[in-house]
Amino acid sequence: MASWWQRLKGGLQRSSQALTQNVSAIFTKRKLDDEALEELEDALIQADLGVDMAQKVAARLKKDRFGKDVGDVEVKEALAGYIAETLAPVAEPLVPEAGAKPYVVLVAGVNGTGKTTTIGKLAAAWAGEGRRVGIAACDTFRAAAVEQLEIWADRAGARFFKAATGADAAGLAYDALASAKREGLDVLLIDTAGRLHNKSALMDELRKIDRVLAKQDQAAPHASLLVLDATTGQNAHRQVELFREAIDVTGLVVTKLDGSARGGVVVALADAFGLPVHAVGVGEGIEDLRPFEAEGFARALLDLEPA
Ligand SMILES: Nc1nc2c(ncn2[C@@H]2O[C@H](COP(=O)(O)OP(=O)(O)OP(=O)(O)O)[C@@H](O)[C@H]2O)c(=O)[nH]1
Ligand SMILES: [Mg+2]
Repeated sequence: MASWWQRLKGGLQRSSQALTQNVSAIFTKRKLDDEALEELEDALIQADLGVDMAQKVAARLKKDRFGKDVGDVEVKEALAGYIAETLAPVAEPLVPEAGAKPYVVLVAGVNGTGKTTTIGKLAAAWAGEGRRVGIAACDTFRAAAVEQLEIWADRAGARFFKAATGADAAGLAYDALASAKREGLDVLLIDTAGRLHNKSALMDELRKIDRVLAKQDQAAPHASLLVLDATTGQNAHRQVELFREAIDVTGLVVTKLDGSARGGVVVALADAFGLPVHAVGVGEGIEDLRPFEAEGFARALLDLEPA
């Protein structure tokens, strides 16, 4: 099996390609002048790093090397360094607290971002560490959603809580937490719908789930994850803002970094929100969710070898 690094680098290839080609084209034996910096800023924006981050990076490079002769490798190394600095504070793996029984993780996101898959992967990883894991199928809107999640739960050996299609999602969340407490589970993962009749119904349902959990355990949910699809690029910003209006988002998971050309958005998100990025998805398989690692990600994005 390919190493994690190879997997990440392979996945980010489409993201890094355009960026590194542009950087190379700009900085082939050239003085670092204003024109070069402007071109660099454009290349960074095109690579989904966002306008703010692109400006900051260009300003840093200007401060460090203005007027000097620079080569493309040197510039890539410098960029990877700046980006890693931005990412380091948000690279924070999600570790269930042992004291919380269960540690409740609410998982939200718009439809198709990878919520259910991420829950399956997290459940498998935590069960593999010897934790007793429960999963609640609170996406009661679609019958297929429950079946899909049940397959993941079986694979992970997780306890599965479900209700009939169309049942009250918050009611199920409440019951699942009561059962999980009774059964002494260590973790309870709560899947939610990505699509309801409309956006405000979706947000109302999330708020309600959030509320009923806190009724039984003031600290619950202990973590509220927002799952974002890297292929949506800058759209992810709007999703963060939207979900934060409904729930206290405590961290992000960014999926589909394999094959996305827009992996740079992770940098923009880190810069804009400073929310922990707990994990990244690099494939559909059970092992394809990995803790987010700042330097590795930055270097892969610039198509550099590991430090
Ligand atoms: N390539 C790739 N595919 C992924 C990744 N994560 C999820 N997927 C795929 O994306 C699709 C949607 O994933 P789901 O987990 O069903 O997404 P969801 O957010 O639960 O979707 P809804 O329940 O419809 O809102 C599935 O085909 C997954 O296999 C990833 O990291 N990489
Ligand atoms: Mg789902």
